Order: sequence, then C-alpha cells, then structure tokens
Amino acid sequence: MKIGSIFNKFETNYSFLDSIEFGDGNIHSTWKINTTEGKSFILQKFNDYVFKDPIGLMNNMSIISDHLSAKIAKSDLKWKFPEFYRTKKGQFFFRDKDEVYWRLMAFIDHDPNAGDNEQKYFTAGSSYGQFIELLSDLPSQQIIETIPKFHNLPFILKNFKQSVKSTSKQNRKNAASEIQFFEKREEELLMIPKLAESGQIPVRLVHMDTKFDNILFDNNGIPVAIIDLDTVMPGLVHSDFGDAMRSDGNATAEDDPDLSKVKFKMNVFKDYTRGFASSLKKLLSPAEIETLHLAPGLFAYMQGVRFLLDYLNGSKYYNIKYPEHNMVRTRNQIRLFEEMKKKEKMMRAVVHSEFGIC
Ligand code: GN1
Ligand code: MG
Repeated sequence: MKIGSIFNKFETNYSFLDSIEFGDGNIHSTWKINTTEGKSFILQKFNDYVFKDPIGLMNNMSIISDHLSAKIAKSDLKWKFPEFYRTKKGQFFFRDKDEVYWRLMAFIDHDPNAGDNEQKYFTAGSSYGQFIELLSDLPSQQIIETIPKFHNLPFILKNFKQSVKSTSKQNRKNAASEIQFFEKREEELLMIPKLAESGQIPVRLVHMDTKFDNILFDNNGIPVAIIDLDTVMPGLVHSDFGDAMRSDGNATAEDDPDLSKVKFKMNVFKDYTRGFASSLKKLLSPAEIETLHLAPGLFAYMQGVRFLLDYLNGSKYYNIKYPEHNMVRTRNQIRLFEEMKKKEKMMRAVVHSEFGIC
C-alpha cells in the first residue's frame, strides 16, 4: 500500500502532499508526511513483533502524557507530547491487508541542529533526570511493561542460553568466543539485578531509551520534547543512566566494525552525570547512587547479549542491513564494555562528586 493511501485512512482533514523516510530506528519504520496545508505528520509502521500489546502501549502513552502535561503546565518546561490521530473507524491503529499496524501522530516542530552545543550532554542528563522526577508520583502499577522484562538481565540471559542451544551449529561456531565472553562475565553483571530483586533498589517509571537523539530542541536550543515513549515502563534508574552512556558515550557508531574506534568518552559521562544529578539528587536512594557508576558497563553488556541473542535467532528483532550486522554490533558492545571497565573507578568518583557523597 502507498504511504499516501495509508495516511488517508486517518481522520485528519489534511491533504497528503509527499513523504520521506525518517530517522534510523532499529524497530519501527517511520515516514514524515507533508500536507498541502503545510502541517506535517509522522507515520509509523509499528513493530508488533517487538511490542506485542499495541493497545496497552497506547493506553500507557495517554496516561503518561496526561500526567506529564499537567505537571509541565505548572513548570517552566516547554515539553510537548505526541498527539496521535485516530483512523476513520476510531482506532489508534490502521491495520492493512497484511495485518501490519500503522499509527499517525503530529510532527513536533523542532530544529535538528540546535541542541548540538557544548551543553548537550548536561542538557540530556538533566532532561532525562527531570523525566524520571516528574513521573515519580505516578503509581507505576498503572503502566504496563510494553516489552515484558525488557531490561531484565536474568531473563535476557535465560533466553540467550536457550538460543545458544537451539541455534544452528554454524551460528554457534561463528559466535563461540562472544558466547564464552558473556558467560564468563555473567556473575559480576548480575549484582544490580539481584539488588533489585531483593528490593534494595526501587522500581520506578523510566524512559528506557535515553539517547541524545530522543530529545528534540527548538531553535534556541531549548528541549521541546522527549520522544520514543513506547518503552516508558517500570524499571531501574540504571536503565536511563547506563543506556544513555552506552549510546552516546561511545566514540563511534554502535555498529562500527572498526573496533579500534570504540572508546568510552569520559567528558560525555561527566556532563551527563552532572545533568542527571542536578535533577535527581534528592530523589535517588543511597543504594541507587552507590551503584550508578556500574550502569554503563551493565548496559553495554546487556545490549551485546541482546544483539547476539537476535543473531542466534536469525535476526528477527533488530532491523539489519547485512547478515552479520548483529554480530558486528555485538563485538562493538563487547569492546565498549571493556573500555568502560577501564574507567570504572573514575566513573565512581564522578558520580560521588556530582551527587555530593563522600
Ligand atoms: C532499539 O530502534 P531504537 O534505536 O529506538 C532498541 C533499544 C536499543 C537500540 C540499539 C524497543 O532502539 O533498546 O538500545 O535499538 N529498542 C527496543 O540501537 O528494543
Ligand atoms: Mg527507541
């Protein structure tokens, strides 16, 4: 089906002009739609292999944006939230003849370059910290896990081990040293998940995909939106700290095959930590702060396992551009993990100093 005719399934009162593929997400496919009246939209081919409860997800989205909008109205923040359009039949999704889910939202006006300044990682840290702070009085039971056990390492490792057993001989051979690496380091990485399981680290509503590119800025460099809210769900603060550092602290792309370029950027870590602490100093517990410096390593490791798990399963989860793509991503994350480990003491000192503990 053509993009224009999918757009026309939604109740908008605007006329389709043209469309361009937009962004480089690994999960959904996205188009920007322009209309003859000048208003723009975002159309997404929604990945229901990854998000198995699209209706529950949209319900989360409206609870979260109602809660945040009410609080933002009383603050000096300028954040907007995705405004979804319903189909002519009154649904949030249009399902085409192949049962593919499509959703439509208003395009949030922003300047793609304006946030790229010296303050960028401080701003990212303080914005994602504020996001957690603003959600801290929304009872987390109201929000479903849109991907059950999404960042739960014991669960991911269990699936990983099953896939190691059930994958082809050839795949197991190709991935032998990576599999061995993950199995060898497993015990130390389970420390934070164990503290969470025993209730020593609290469950909070967190974003779970805290890359810099998920913040939109106006032309004065002020944040106007935190996007990609599909994964907002109950979890640990470590997700929003560790995954940001895994995404933005890497000196190269997460799928760069040249491992000599994989380095962990301490300046990004320092700025993000300063911003995160400026928003969360009062909220976080001593056990959360005490373990925060371990989160970047935990997330590089976990993402490496997730990429390899997908490789062993035939690459059905992440969009890939070539057959070995997930293997290249895995090796990159292993190298990033090793680079982070070298800097763990320094990271601890930065967290302590920014959160004001001695
Ligand atoms: C996926 O599609 P994107 O880039 O927003 C993934 C994240 C990973 C990321 C790795 C729902 O996010 O968890 O960190 O790829 N999202 C989901 O690039 O699995
Ligand atoms: Mg995402």
